[in-house]
Amino acid sequence: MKKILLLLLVSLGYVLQAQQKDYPIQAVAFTQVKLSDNFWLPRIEINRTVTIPASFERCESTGRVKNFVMAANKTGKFCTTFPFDDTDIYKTLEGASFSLAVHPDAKLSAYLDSLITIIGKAQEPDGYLYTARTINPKEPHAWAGKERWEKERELSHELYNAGHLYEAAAAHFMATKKRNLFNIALKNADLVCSVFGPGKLHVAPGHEIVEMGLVKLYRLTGKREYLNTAKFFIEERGRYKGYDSASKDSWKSGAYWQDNTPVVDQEEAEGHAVRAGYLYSAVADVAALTGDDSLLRAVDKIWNNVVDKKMYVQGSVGAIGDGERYGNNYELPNATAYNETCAAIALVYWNYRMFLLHGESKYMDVLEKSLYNGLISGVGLDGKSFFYTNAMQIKNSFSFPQMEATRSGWFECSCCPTNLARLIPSIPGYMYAVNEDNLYINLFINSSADLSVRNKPVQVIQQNNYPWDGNLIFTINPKAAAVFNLLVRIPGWAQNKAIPSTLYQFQNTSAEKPMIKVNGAVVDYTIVNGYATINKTWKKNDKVEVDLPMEVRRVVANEKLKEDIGKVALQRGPLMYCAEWKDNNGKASNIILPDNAVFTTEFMPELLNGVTVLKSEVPAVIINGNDISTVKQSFTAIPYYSWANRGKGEMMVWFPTAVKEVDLLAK
Ligand code: FUB
Ligand code: ZN
Repeated sequence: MKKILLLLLVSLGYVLQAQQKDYPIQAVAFTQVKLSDNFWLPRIEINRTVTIPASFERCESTGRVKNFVMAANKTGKFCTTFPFDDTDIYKTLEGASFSLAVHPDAKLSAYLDSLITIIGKAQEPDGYLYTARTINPKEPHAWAGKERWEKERELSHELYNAGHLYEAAAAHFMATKKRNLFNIALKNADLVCSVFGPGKLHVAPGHEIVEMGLVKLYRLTGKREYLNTAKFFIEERGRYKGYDSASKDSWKSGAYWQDNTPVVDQEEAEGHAVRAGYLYSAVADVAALTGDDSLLRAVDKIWNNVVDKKMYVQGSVGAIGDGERYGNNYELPNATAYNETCAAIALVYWNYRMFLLHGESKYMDVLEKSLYNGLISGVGLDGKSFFYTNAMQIKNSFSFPQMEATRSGWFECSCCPTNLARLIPSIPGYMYAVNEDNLYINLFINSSADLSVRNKPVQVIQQNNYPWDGNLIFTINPKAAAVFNLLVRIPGWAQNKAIPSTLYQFQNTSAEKPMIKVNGAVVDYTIVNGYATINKTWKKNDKVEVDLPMEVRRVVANEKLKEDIGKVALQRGPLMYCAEWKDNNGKASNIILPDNAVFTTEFMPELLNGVTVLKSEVPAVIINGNDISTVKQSFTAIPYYSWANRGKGEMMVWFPTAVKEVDLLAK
């Protein structure tokens, strides 16, 4: 009895400790929001009905599931390419669990259980789980090293696999309350904590995510060791002495792994962009949970660096293909833009955490920019074709290298499709947040949410046609009249800011201001930290209307972005636009958008599942034999996310505003 009491007190102690420090703002879970819109709900549905089943099918047909079966039987030969192929199953399991949480499906649930049984059997008795070694420990995968963890700093991905396992297990446990996958994850995490740490094995994980995963397990169990190990892994970075710090090669210097400098001294986003995004997310988590200011200062600086100098105009990051990494400051080439879909996903995870830390809308501006543009461009409208890289331009003639111009169903390294499978169902979880008397509305999606402010239940209903229209209606239904602050995000783009830095700006300042009405009466409001704040005693059916100006905006780049100089990009609301060959006489690279081009907009319900297009009459360069001239032709731009859904051809995001020079190239 005494023992039980002691255990109870200890676990209560854990929980109390766990509750001591955290993000000052709490997210409202995606399970509390029911969407009814035409933009995200169909995407979540297609993710549920097409992407997730297709991913599981690929995990089976490519041998990823077989790897687990062989590991369980300790016989056979690892039959896929990469040691991190296990994670495609974990990520799809995570997405399927999110989906189950809001859409019960006994058949899917049973299928997940069958996979979990196989995963459990592949786990070694002490918790180690990594098919690339367990199948045949005498001949592990070439990246894995002869001994466990020996190549973790480089490319073994043992801890990366663990991190995705933890994320999947947390999602599955929360969705189903079943402990089958959760217990597998905890057993593995206990092993990891027993192997790594002060006085034990020291290593900075070669591919981050184990840190985020450990934090999730800590939140669910209150076990401080998980948080401590996450912090330990972060603090291990920049300590290894085996790199050549003078080398410009990011592999040799350790920058590829964000391992060249201690995290607290890092000021620039460097190295592999997905690794980096997961690291910065974990740094935010650990800073919030431990109150470590030095980590907080570092992640703030790195964020400024990305947004000031390293982000494409449509919210993608990771410009450089060689090393799938961030480039130098202002190194954002269009012809070779890499922009891995996973890097955009990591950017969303990171920016949401930054918002939870600071309560400033600029983080949500970046999140929205990436989400509506460079992230969902990664999946085709069919839900089963994917971009690994997200191009900034496709030119058919004389351009090298040709970037990915069509989506594929799967990749040998198929991290992006399965990462999308887990991100998409969680999107309603980025809409609302609360702290004390504040209710934040961050994203605008037709929906109904049940949440609470200071423990008082409030329903929020959104009615809008975002991102096509800027009229937003919010009905606030507290269970009983309640005083609190409603903080409605006024996007930077509605305040004349293309992004929260001077990397890109609108060419002209708009005089239009968002208008806000409360119960039909126009109200004066001030914007604090990017939010219009309305304080009142809220009663059932109180109505807030926000009218965001939806003009077509011309975006120009900072003069340091040399190759965008003299060019313009187009934005309307949160969406960036591009021109595709299909709507523009078979080409896009010959289009000029002079300063005086006038744009009209039209919603086309039949096009690309319904999009608002931008139209104009503009000059296009025509080459006829040896004659070069321009002709006026009609111009149509579509949302960037929707390109490459109608076959292969040219696509442009940045357009010259005048013909300055002509390069003559011979075949
Ligand atoms: O290394 C695992 C994943 O494969 C990375 O996150 C992607 O960039 C790809 O390299
Ligand atoms: Zn990827």
